[in-house]
Amino acid sequence: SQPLVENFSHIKTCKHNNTTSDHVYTGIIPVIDLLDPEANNLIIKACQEFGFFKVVNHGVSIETITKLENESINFFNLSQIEKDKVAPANPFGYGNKRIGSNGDVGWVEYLLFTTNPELNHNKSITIPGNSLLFWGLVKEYISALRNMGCMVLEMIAEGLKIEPKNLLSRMLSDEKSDSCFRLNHYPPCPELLQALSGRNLIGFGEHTDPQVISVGRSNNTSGLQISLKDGTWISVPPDPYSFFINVGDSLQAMSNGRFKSVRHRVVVDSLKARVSMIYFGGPPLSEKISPLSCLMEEPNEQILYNEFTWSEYKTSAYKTRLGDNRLSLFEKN
Ligand code: GA4
Repeated sequence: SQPLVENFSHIKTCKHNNTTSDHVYTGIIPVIDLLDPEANNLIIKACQEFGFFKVVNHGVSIETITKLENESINFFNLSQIEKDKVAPANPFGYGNKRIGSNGDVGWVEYLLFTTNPELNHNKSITIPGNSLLFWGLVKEYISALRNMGCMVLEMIAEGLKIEPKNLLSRMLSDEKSDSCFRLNHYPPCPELLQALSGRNLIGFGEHTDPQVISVGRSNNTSGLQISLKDGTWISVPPDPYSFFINVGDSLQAMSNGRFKSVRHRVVVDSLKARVSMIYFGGPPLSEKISPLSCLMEEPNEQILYNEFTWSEYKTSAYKTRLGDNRLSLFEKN
């Protein structure tokens, strides 16, 4: 397994009130107001430049968010014995430190669910306490995030002049959509490890998301970092009232590399717990993913990726380590 501790003292942050450091990026992360008539084009720019952006005026009610966040905190506050009664994440269920099944670890515990009814996995996952209430809140939250994700994908299709307009969004709205949902809890770094000055504990190691898009948020604790095109890492200031959208590998492939699947990771805060909730919008298992011909600018534009089904991509992804470049296995030579 890999080390949990790495030296990140060189990291650039975008803290707005920090004017003394020369490593400050202010307002570098695009913020998209979904009600802005220019949102389509701004989203496209953000997907090309960062593969990452923040959305405001997203229409998801704060009640939907806080109700689920509170239930999640209640769950993570249970004793280890109680939490270990939940089916182990294999891949769906409760996971503690282990991520995937190939030796990746992080300072994190989580609940991972699928939204694909065909997989039938969630039936065996019982949450201690009011399991029914918990499932109800998860369902409500996922449905709100799926709708918002679809709206963003329709804006992308419109901006890129992709026809029909629901070509991308229907992958998420399809009843067979193979999406998943993750609740993460990053406990604060213990004293002994805090003492290692200039070092940060890895909560979730760097990776890209395999799906089409991911929609996430966290409580008011920092930790999320994204990698820019030139490889520098920047910290994303938390904003519990907004959502952060990531381009996933499948969208990078469909856009023939125009959009970047953003590499990101989470480092652990030394004092505060971080709780995040992420919806990973994926296509149905049988969906064929390939560069969209309507996007090719010239007849001789090189096609960068081989066609794959989402099922093939997923099978391949689960054989990789978290930090691997999964899409490179599907590059045309
Ligand atoms: C990364 C994005 C999502 O969290 C996830 C992760 C999945 C898992 O935790 O089971 C994977 C990881 C993620 C990519 C490579 C494989 C699979 C762990 C891992 C090492 C749920 C997903 O879909 O892919």
